[in-house]
Amino acid sequence: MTTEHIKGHGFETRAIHAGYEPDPTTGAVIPPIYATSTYKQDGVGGLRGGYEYSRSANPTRTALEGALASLEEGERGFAFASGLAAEDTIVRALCRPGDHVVIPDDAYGGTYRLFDKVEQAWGLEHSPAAVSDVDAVRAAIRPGRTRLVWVETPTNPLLNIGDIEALAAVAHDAGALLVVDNTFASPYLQQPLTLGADVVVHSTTKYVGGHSDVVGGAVVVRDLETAEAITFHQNAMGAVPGPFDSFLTHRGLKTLGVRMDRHCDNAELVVDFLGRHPAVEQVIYPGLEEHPGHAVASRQMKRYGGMVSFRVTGGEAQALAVCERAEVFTLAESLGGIESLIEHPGRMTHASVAGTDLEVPADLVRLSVGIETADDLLADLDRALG
Ligand code: P1T
Repeated sequence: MTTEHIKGHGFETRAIHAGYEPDPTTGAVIPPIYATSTYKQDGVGGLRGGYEYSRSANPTRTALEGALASLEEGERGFAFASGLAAEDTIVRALCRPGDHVVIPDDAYGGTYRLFDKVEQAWGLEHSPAAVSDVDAVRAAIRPGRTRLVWVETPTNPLLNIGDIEALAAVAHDAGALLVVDNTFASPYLQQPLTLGADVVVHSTTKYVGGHSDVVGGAVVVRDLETAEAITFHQNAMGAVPGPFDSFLTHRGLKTLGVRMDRHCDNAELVVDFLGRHPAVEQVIYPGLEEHPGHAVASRQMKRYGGMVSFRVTGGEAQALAVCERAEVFTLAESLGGIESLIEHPGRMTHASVAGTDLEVPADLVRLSVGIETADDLLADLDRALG
């Protein structure tokens, strides 16, 4: 199917076909792993298909980038060596020292660390604001200086929801761009660019790759000017994935739709189970009617995702014990893979925000609900909760 043909097709068709047409020489239906750093030129500057050097472009990566752009409905997609590399490239492409960025007051700990410890030393100031509170985000903007409003929705790990349309309006009123970290929802459940966001960023290590076998990141943008800035910085900074990593991420992306539906099915069963368990103080999931972001999530997401957080009775000691007793849920950082994971954000993924405005509750446990047999997941949680 040609790129033109693919446009009007559904999500799952684009996930499988966008970005690549069977190889004209061999007919290979899947993009080969182009393990090459450079490309023969037909005379000086005579590039074949625009390929010059694999930091600038590699056909395996091009296929992945085309698929990402199609699924996020953007102008162009870019693949990176990690989610944080993607984030850093956005900042350096779109901000200058002296600028200001509004960041979530509840975000992945590594994202906060990047802004607080790396970008700040480079001269970029940041203010945390609750993504669920449009007025708080508006109040955090410094007129004339705020370049980016950066949000996660749902947030990591508290699953707060930001209203993308409203946040885009607030950012644009102030002459800023809205960047949405779409890692938790994945493009199957939410397409921020269609709601007014300017830039989408992913840790493709998570749902996009989907199999916990590769670290990667992605950026998708909605206009050509931003695309040009990212293209330049992707090459100039060089934090690109190699062809093997690009292949694995693209292979995972093709099954995103079916995986996400099973992640959501299992998460809904887990939420229902935890909600009835006496050792659970509070279940946090945007699919619950009592969740403060439920109405917005229902509007902008197809379903509510595979991430579930909960607070246990008995404080931190009990939260740690639950994490350590689980067996089918593997005690590990990361999320979005086929296997279920359990972790204690305060001591693990969010240890870098301890003592800051972004500190997370000590009795919080985070689940990445995988696609195993649901009964096994529920039995495991029952045992772990004691
Ligand atoms: O790990 P990396 O691929 O560099 O992506 C960073 C990142 C960015 N954004 C969000 C929302 C994330 O959750 C992450 C990484 N998060 C974990 C490793 C975690 O366990 O939460």
